[in-house]
Amino acid sequence: MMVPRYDWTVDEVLAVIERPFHDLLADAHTCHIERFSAHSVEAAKLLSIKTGGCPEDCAYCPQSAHNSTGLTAEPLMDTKSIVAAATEAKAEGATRFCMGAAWRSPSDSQVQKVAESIEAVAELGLETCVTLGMLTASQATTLSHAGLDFYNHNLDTSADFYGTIITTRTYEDRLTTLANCRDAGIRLCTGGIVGMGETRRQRAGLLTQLATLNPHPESVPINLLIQVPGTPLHGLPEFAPLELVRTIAATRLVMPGSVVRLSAGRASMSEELHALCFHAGANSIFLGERLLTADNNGDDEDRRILDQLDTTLKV
Ligand code: SAM
Ligand code: DTB
Ligand code: SF4
Repeated sequence: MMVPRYDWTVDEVLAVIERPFHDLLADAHTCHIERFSAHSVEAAKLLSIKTGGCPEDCAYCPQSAHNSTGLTAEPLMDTKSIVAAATEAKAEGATRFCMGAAWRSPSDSQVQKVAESIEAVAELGLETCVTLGMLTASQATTLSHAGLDFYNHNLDTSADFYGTIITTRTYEDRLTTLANCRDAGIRLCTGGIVGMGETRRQRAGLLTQLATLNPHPESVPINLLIQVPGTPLHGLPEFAPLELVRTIAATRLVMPGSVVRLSAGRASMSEELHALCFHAGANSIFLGERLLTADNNGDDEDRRILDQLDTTLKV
């Protein structure tokens, strides 16, 4: 069995990404089935609990106030409406409910309100995840005490490309929030986005950052950039699909025990690309027709794809 390593270098991870395609895929699949079933994927459901008007200038994001995407901003949802959405998600087959807020960093009273919703969602028997921006150590502790299972906070890309994509915070800020969550006993969900114009080496840089966290993040979302009109990244060349497969395979190999989520961008992916990504080690998806604000595959399409791959949702 592949033993997890925490001392990866960028050169080593780049060499993994650049392995001959079939060897890379075969090894990633072997690594995958050492710890996971190839016939089961985890299902998470997202809900945007506070939408738009975000002060951060993330170049990919439809929710940034710096980007004119025509999105209507909405205030923080109340716990009752959040629980209603979580109940529906559970009925759809989700085992994890992820609540996302377009904040740079929440206030203590906002964290308190979200903590109430976490407790209520956990009572439904769902795993809970929230993504609220930067957190202080004491805010992470508040969420942990509410029973939060996972905090999502993506590194998104490599440290040397970060400043091209976001100028209103630093990579170090991201790492600090991850450390605050880990120290509070919360499991980490952190990954990134491909297709933002980064080089292969920069993709290797992102994976190296993630794979040198000890312990590894329990969940690693790999998002394919959704190019939203009105964001600075709209109009970039389409990302080569097999490069996504290489990225997923390398993620599986460098973090063998982590759940790898094929995240944003699935609505534009063919069933063949889905198949290759699952073969390469992806074993989690977001269910439903909506991510936070953007389109997702929808349950009928996902059932059609998973059926053909003899794969079911993890219960
Ligand atoms: N505001 C919080 C933050 O940035 O950490 C939480 C919400 S933010 C929308 C969560 C993640 O969504 C980002 O880190 C990014 O990885 C992903 N994301 C946002 N817009 C995207 C897009 N257009 N395509 C792919 N992923 C995107
Ligand atoms: C993650 O890695 N991807 C999700 C979740 N974590 C929060 C968000 C994807 C957002 C896609 C754009 C949108 O829906 O607004
Ligand atoms: Fe705000 Fe998060 Fe979007 Fe950045 S990714 S603009 S922090 S909601």
